Amino acid sequence: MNNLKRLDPYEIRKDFPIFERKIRGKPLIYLDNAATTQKPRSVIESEKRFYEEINANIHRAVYTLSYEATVLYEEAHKKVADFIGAKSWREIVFTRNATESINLVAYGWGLRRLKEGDEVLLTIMEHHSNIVPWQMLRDLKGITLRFLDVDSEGRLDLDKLPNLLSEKTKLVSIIHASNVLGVINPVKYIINEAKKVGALVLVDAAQSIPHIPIDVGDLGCDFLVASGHKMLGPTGIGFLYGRSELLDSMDPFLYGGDMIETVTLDKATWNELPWKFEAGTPNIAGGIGLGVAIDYLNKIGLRNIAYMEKELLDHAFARFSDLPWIEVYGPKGDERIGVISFNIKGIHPHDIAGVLDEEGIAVRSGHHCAQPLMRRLGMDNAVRVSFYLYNTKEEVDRLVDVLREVKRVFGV
Ligand code: C6P
Repeated sequence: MNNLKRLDPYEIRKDFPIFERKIRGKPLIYLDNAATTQKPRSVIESEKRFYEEINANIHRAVYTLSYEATVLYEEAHKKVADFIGAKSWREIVFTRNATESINLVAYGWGLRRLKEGDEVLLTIMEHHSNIVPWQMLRDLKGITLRFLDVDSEGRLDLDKLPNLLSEKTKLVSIIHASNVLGVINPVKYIINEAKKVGALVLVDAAQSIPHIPIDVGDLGCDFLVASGHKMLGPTGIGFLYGRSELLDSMDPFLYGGDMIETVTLDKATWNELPWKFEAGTPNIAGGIGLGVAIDYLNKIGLRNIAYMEKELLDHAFARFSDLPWIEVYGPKGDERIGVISFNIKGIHPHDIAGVLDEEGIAVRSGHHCAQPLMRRLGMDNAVRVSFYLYNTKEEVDRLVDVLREVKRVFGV
């Protein structure tokens, strides 16, 4: 445990007001953190404080409130930049979420740069957010989409990578950690391979950023996207990291107020980074709240969170091994974030989730917005549990008890 601090989830839970809630008279067991995480009091208070004490638009006025709002909103960009090791806060563009960030790259970079014959390489493990925008570009521009496969367990099939990369590959856009299987992909290796053919690389860090320390300089990626709400921040705020030379050379995605330098009736010139990509009044309170979430994560320490999650995951796998009727997906024992998807033969995942809900246990069931991966692994739907820093071994034990009950009730 070199320099790691053992976290006490029971202490951490005190920072999260939602755990005071009861669901159907039972304590809330929240195991849907891959969908969105709960919010610490400091983030909730920060949004409230913004509207009670500061509320004003940014960049538009000289009065005190507007100045204060502008400073806090810009500081939030700096916190994100520091969190991911970006060289400058100007490389951080605030968006609504990871989905919008990928669309920004598809429209702002791909629409003008890509032409017929160019290729974009994805993996079949991608979330729909990292597939559908590129399908849109394929249909508009005649580019070709290629997909790196997974093996039967759900690991990326890296042996197939050399055949998929060529000088035609202009972008490789890859998921860092799977929202279905939890596997952490070797993105640094893939980035190095992509660079050999001169391709740019976008990393979808929506699932990895709450769990794994990320340094964009070390990774060597060109773009990285994430959502604030999956890392303790508010909903409606996310970001795109882009190397400044790239962002400088790109076209805006949305056009209008605040993204311009000058406007005549004839034409407009663009504002400096990152404002060129933040058209209109942004989610100011949300951006500031994301900065406060990052303060919280820094205080706890991502490495401590990862260590604790690993213990929880080991405990869950050990307990699940007592349930031979559960089919767990994904490679065992590999590095993974705290995500486990599974099925119980003969019971629909929504039915399992419904019974769990009656016991106050929140899990996601369905296709997890990753239908190509699900199909490749031979299933349509699955139950998914996903852990975060406030989950306890006791909650895992309760989950296992209720799963036994589910099996009994459905008689399978
Ligand atoms: N996955 C899940 O339950 P947004 O919706 O834009 O904040 O995040 C999109 C997204 C992109 N990439 C990955 C890897 C993701 O997991 C997600 C969101 C949630 O798995 C909601 S579908």
